[in-house]
Amino acid sequence: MRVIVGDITTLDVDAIVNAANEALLGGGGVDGAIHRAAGPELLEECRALGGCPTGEARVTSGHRLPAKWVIHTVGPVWKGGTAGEPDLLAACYRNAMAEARRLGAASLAFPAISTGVYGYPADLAARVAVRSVAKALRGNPGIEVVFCCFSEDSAAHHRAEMEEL
Ligand code: AR6
Repeated sequence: MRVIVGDITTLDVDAIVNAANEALLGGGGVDGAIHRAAGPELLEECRALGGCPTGEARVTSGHRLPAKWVIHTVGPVWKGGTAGEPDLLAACYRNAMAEARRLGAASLAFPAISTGVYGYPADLAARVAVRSVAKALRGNPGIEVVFCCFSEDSAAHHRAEMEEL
């Protein structure tokens, strides 16, 4: 696992993860950036998927992105932390890792799911992210995982969690 600060749409990895919504029809934030960079064919492919429940993951091609695949997942909306948000966020990371393995991806990049529009506190989300990915890699390594943060603050939270582990 490693942490970088940057734009996930530019990364030359096998797969990138999208922090989407249940409709899978695009939106703002990282979702908007991925759709812009991948081109309109991504939206067409997403339309055929018929949505994705919170915590689950769906795969499309990367189209015009450097990445071969986009793994779309839907993070929880933060409602104070007692509405199952940590388990749903952990499910996003676990299910995206499972899809990456199924695809045979050797490298995978995650954005900080739910920490933008969906309001999940960045420190708490980083804890779930690092722990869930570490758990998925334990006993089954072989995927290089990049936490592609959009701010130094977000990166610092991920680094701190990795050190604590
Ligand atoms: N590369 C990497 N990270 C990014 C990028 C980028 N190009 N752009 C933003 N981020 P958000 P959410 C960071 O709001 O909270 C959308 O409208 C951003 O700074 O994209 O899961 C969807 O359609 C933040 O740290 O996703 C949904 O409706 C992180 O990505 C909703 O937002 C996630 O922020 C999902 O909300």
